[in-house]
Amino acid sequence: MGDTIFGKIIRREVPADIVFENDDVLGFRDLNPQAPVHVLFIPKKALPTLDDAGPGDAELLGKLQLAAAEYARQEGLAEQGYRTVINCNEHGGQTVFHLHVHLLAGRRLGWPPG
Ligand code: DGP
Repeated sequence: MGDTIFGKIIRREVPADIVFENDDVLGFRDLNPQAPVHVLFIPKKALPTLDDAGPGDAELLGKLQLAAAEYARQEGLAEQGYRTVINCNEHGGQTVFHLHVHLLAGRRLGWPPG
């Protein structure tokens, strides 16, 4: 497990508002929400960035996206819609180096991002 704040959340060493969990993925509310619904989906297996993912991680990456979709459906967000985002490294705006998918929903989201 990588030593990031998200690793500590997985190990329940720091509190988080956990809203989703299965064998591979944990989902919890972002501390600094950018939309009425802003949940982070992280693999329990630590992987720093999308750039560190290889062919062996294909299934895990799919599971992360499917977790976000399952949660959105379950919360009644899917019909109006939502966005999933993975930030990678500096220009992508990544600040926590444990791969995560942002789920943003609950308002119309602008495009392109700033
Ligand atoms: P990114 O910029 O893509 O690396 O997103 C990291 C997100 O993680 C950012 O939106 C804020 C959130 N975050 C950082 N520290 C914590 C924390 O301790 N708890 C929670 N719930 N979210 C955090």
